[in-house]
Amino acid sequence: MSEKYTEQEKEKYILVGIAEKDEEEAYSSLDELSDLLDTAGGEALFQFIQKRQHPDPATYIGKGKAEELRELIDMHEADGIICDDELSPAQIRNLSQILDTKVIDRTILILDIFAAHAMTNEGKLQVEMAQQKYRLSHLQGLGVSLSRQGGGIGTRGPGETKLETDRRRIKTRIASLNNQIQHLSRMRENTRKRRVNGTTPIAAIIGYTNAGKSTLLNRLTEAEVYADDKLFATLDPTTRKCRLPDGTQYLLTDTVGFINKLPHNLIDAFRSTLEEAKYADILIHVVDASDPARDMHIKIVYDTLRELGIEGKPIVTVFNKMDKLPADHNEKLYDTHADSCILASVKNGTGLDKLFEALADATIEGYR
Ligand SMILES: Nc1nc2c(ncn2[C@@H]2O[C@H](COP(=O)(O)OP(=O)(O)OP(=O)(O)O)[C@@H](O)[C@H]2O)c(=O)[nH]1
Ligand SMILES: [Mg+2]
Repeated sequence: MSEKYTEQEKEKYILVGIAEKDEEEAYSSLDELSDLLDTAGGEALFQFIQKRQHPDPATYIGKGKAEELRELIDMHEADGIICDDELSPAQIRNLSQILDTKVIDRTILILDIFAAHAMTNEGKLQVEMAQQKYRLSHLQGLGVSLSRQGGGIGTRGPGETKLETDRRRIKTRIASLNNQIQHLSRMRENTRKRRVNGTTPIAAIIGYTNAGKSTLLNRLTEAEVYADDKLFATLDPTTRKCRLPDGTQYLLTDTVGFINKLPHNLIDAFRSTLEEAKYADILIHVVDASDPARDMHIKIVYDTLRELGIEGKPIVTVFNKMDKLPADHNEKLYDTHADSCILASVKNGTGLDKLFEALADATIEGYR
């Protein structure tokens, strides 16, 4: 997957964020941004945080801070900066003028990773849709920023050389993408109907990115889904049959991971893919129990589910990667939204018997 990136030297970026209240939260968010950059094949030089009530509408960080940042960019020979929030066209334009470098935001970075990881036709269309919508709303700002240092992170995926393309052409492309996605979505709907008419309940594996969802699917079925220590390793849903030790059958679906500040365009574009979770009979929520930001991840997962209109389903939460926690840990691992919680190490295969029990016990309407 990453070989696309390794041919040229790694691009180096300074990560820029704003601490509105909680400085620790801002740093933890920048740590995640750094993981995203790593997944995209770039390298983070250091983090630069400004404490302020709100982002500056004109320049994101304050003008004075931006001057300070300009010196650091020169000193460290950075290839650009990445801001931890989605920037407005004006912010991108002004910042690239002041800093005289490439200005990227969290949304562009995530879209870039999705563009590199999309495998299926549908996944590619969905990512392009999100990219075109972003471009449409940022035409002015992007023209200035990306023309400064063409190519590299933030410019991959279809149509990157067409930034000058006028609105109308982008709109026409969006309409055409819409048609194609709807067509695929109808086909998916038909497949789903055939499944729903069957007698096998469907469990969707959902959760924060990198929690171990694909590893779980691979462990429970013969699927050989790509699982890696990268963010957004999975974009396309895979469904496989799984038979529990008591003979109960399930259809298991692996889904795209969630993340903090997931771009809205992407949620919209992936709505049809995520419908796999919407029509599931039960959700298996995988959490990386060893991540210090675990509780925040859980909150974001439920916020995203609500935004997608996925509510009121039975939920089994799997606190995964227990092998990474010290044996004498005394942290409380609990998910108040779940009907049951189990502790597991999917990698080592521990705790799976408890998951089977929870699945066998789950009362799923229409199947028992
Ligand atoms: N230590 C440990 N690592 C695990 C465990 N389960 C999964 N992992 C690792 O966590 C990383 C992410 O696993 P994936 O299964 O790709 O995670 P995912 O939730 O599908 O991630 P995305 O598709 O990127 O959203 C991989 O490197 C796995 O080997 C576990 O129980 N213990
Ligand atoms: Mg995955």
